[in-house]
Amino acid sequence: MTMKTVLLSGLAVMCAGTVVAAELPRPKNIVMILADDVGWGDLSCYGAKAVSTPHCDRLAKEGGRFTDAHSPASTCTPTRYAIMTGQYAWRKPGTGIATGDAGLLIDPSRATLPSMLKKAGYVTGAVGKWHLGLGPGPGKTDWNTEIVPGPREIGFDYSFLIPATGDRTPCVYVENQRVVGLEADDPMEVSFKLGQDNYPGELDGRKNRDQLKLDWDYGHHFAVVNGIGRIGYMKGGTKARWVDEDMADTLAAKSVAFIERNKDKPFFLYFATHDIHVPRVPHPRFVGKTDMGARGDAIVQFDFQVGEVLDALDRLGLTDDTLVIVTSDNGPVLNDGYKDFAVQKRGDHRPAGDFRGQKYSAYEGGTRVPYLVRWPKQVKAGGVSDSLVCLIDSYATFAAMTGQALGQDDAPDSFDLAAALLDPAAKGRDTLILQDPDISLRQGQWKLIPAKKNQDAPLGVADGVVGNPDLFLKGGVDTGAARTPQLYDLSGDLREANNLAGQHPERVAEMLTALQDARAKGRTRP
Ligand code: NG6
Ligand code: CA
Repeated sequence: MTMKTVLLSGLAVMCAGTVVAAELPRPKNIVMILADDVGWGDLSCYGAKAVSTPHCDRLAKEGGRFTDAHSPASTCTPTRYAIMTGQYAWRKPGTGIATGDAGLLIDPSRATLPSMLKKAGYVTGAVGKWHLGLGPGPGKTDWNTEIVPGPREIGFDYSFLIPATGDRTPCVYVENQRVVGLEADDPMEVSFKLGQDNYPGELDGRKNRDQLKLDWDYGHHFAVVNGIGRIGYMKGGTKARWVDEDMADTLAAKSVAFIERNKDKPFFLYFATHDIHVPRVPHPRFVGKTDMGARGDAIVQFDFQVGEVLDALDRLGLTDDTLVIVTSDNGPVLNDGYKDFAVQKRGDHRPAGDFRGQKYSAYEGGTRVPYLVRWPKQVKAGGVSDSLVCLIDSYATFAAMTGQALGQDDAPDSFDLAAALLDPAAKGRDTLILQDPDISLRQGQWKLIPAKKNQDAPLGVADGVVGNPDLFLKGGVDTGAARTPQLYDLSGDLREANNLAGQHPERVAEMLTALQDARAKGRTRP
């Protein structure tokens, strides 16, 4: 079906006034590549000059590039929770940045993006960073046996995971819910009861700081694995521990192997790279590829992984009928706790483009992320779309494309944006709720960041510095938290420098009510 017939059939349904989904084209395969902490301005197809990302640029040339796409949160776990469930993570307490010993955060009894696609006939695979918890949880997850519940219980046929993040223990891969390379006589234990020293006999980031190959700046001084301090403790599993420098190759190879194994079936691959999260320790062949140090080189390494997937699709003749999406879980960060000199070596590079804010921030830079969509059979090459779209919409959009009806309680905040994905001229969302540090609201051109919920808590950035949109580039954390509401008109103020809340109290009140309604109703999907 061509783009025109998609739109026509959508129109026919609207005229008939029924709720039956329009017939949409169905991709043979779906590949979603989720980068970690890659900002709007970090790819050359989004204007970066200090780094070249030819594989991402190829996607932009052969598909569509979105300029107003958002991760649902400015940190990782809530974004991933929302992608998998189609539910805003702020509805479910306990879905903030997860520790390495967290239990599975998604209730296996609920429908998920992978379980929906499995029903639709796709073989489903997750490779890379998980950060959604594994097993029963703190103190109870046993890393020495099969770890249940995990990705299989929420719909993934195959998984090869970094359990939490690269900077958190356990620093081992988990394939199909078993630690890879674990030896029976060297069992593993993991703890996030931080404060004391690492397990006896294990290196400790404070006591053994002189032995580190990458020094920590803050927060990463507990267990030491591969010469790098981590958050959390671990003991045992010595032979199973990963080598950070090989991680990109390992994850790309596992992704390609999944594609090869399933080349004759429809498949859904969720490939969540570790790059460019800290610790940024790219393979030696990428070191020095940019003048920005480890953070820039990690972007090149990220792009290499995209290239490995695209090459595999080419080689297997799957390119034409595979929907490929490349995006990121939250905005960029420079110093995230290791001395890799990302701030000092940034040069003129602007990781969040011209947007204000960063990872952890309510400003645009926190959630406005690269979003590339290629599907040669259906998506026009070289299109640029300024439609408002969100990663949380993957669920309803893929459901629509694969003809799956959504149950009333499924994916309560996910919108079917198939039309917007396929056609840059089609409209996306009107409204979107974004999270972290609290929740904020986009309504068309307007953006409301309500006053900080906990008025007694210290501010990331005080009200008075609302006029300092460059804080992030100088190494600060520009969270957007303030004692009073902030209202920005993005149509004339993409930098969110001019707070109009005082001039438009009625709009502020209206938008606060909209947020309350969304909370009270438990859903935003019509
Ligand atoms: C923070 C960590 C940061 C990073 C982040 C999660 C400290 C001081 N900082 O708490 O280094 O791990 O969590 O990043 O520990 S995310 O992309 O997975 O959300
Ligand atoms: Ca992240």
